[in-house]
Amino acid sequence: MEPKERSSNKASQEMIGRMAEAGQQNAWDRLEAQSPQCGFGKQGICCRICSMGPCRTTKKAPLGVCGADVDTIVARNFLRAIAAGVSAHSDHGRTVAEVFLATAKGEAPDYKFKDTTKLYKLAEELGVKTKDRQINEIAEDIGKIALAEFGKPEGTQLMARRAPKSRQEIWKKLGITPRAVDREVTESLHRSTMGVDQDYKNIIKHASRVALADGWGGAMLATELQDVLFGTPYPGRGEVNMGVIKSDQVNIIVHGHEPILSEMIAAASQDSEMLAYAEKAGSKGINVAGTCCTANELLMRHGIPIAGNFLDQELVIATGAIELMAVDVQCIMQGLTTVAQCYHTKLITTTDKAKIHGVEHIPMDEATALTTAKKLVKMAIDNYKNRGDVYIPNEKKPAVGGFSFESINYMLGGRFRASFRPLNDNIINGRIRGIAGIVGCTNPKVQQDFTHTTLVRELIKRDVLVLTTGCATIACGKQGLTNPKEALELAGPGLREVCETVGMPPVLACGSCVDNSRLLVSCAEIVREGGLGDDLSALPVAGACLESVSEKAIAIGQYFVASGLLVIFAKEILPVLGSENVCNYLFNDIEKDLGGRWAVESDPVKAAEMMLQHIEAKRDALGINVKKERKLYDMEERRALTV
Ligand code: SF4
Ligand code: MSK
Repeated sequence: MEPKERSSNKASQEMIGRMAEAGQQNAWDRLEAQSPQCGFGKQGICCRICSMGPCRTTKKAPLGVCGADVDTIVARNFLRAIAAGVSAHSDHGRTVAEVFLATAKGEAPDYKFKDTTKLYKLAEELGVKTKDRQINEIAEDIGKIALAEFGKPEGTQLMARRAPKSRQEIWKKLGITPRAVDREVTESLHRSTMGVDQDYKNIIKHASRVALADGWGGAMLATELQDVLFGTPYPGRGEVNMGVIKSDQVNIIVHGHEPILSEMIAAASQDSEMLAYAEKAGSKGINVAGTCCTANELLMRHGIPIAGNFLDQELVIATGAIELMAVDVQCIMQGLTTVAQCYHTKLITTTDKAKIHGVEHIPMDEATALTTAKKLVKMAIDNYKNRGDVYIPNEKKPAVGGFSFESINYMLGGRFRASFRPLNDNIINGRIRGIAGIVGCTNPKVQQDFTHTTLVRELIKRDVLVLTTGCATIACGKQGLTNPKEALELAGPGLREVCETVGMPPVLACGSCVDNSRLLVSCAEIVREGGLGDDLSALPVAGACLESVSEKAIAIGQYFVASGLLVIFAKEILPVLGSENVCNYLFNDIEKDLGGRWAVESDPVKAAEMMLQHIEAKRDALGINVKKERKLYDMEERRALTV
């Protein structure tokens, strides 16, 4: 396969070509070597959860040894994937809660509470007393409550109270209000083991519950606590694509998910002692850049550049310009070890949960975080002299990130009247047709970045405001779609008008995978603001992830569906097609229970069409689709707009 067929990003194409010339392997090559992949696995009809198996259902043998039918097998695999995804996000959340608590107790001296306004708000929400108390005392109580959310023996997720009342009622009626994260994950594994839950609808019902424990629980807590610790993001500039790697500086890539590591490396790289040491080593500075979600976290809060997304992790090392790559958890390919061995790059694992055989391990402990980060930065500087030939693609785009719920609220209403009212009004009057969430990974089965960026172009052209997270955000960034200037040129007239008036871009970069919780909170606020129905399922909102990789993406999809929204995945990637009943339920009947549903479509233009149809149908149902004459506004009329 030609580099152009593998990626739509020019920098990635160049690096794929160079790796091929050098005889080096990357994810695309390994996919080719793995092809054709197992058809049973693809359809979700392979079961290996007990030793009577593995079983796969065929026409000749439609039942597993235990008698499980295809519906049970597909539903169980679906639930297990979601439980794994939830574990990942929520364990990230738990780590943040632990660091948060340690900070409050003075046991993590290098971390500080940067957003105390949000800390007070959170305290109020969680019923923590603030009067006559020190910040640290308040934070300690918040930290303890947050930690308990993962394993408390009774009660339901506190963050789920943020959902509209009507949504909470639906969950209550169905018995899926999420309890402690650990309990929902454990129950998922119990139900899906041999001989337990064998009713596909009942299994999927629990898939909703465990997914909700993530979206309105573990992941939401991760976002909230990270904002208090590292600062709530507000719009700021940055740059995206491999051109951010510097030929005359020490380059450090932070890769993974938890800002616990990347924040410290960013801080250490600015340390005067480190900068002087780098200068002595002949470098013009220390350049930190990110890949995957931790990159989004750094761009959102500090404007630190992004070198690439999931599929770029091996390619950036192949530039020969990376002195050190520090990784923490999730989406770290083991293939990095082989590429790193071809260059001088030091690959370092930093958390005891995620070691890689043969890779140096330097654990990041919160008690000595900055010291460890400095050690890593020093290692990178010491490695600068070992650099060989370098090739850095000359591709990068300016981008604006930092669209937290708070910053969107502020942008729309201003400091004194921060409010979603202008957004609701402009959805009601039709200048904005609706909202789309474009999220998730990049998968070598799909041309890298192509579906995300095509979808986004199609949607903003038709006046749909896009909120994006994860590697999809980075895909957009590489193609200039998170550069307000470029994106505005592509936006439809209504969306453009609103964006220009409030000073907001048509594509809002909202952060990492856990930050999908920001999308949920924003949707809940739209409902609360009024005029667009009384439940999330009434909103003209849809989500899509056509390049999904991780089990986390399926978990995100399911919590959006269980929150009442439409979610589209690529057909060849969602592993449920082997069961007609499961498909029927997920793609149709689940809507009667939850108001949301899944759909599959691999073509991004058709997927955009599908999302638009959904948005217009919701608008019809709300009665806001009364035809209005399009009118071009002059400057005076624009100023008078209520945006
Ligand atoms: Fe086979 Fe049933 Fe065991 Fe699955 S649980 S491997 S279908 S016997
Ligand atoms: S990093 S989960 S590939 S978005 Fe969050 Fe990217 Fe998907 Fe990993």
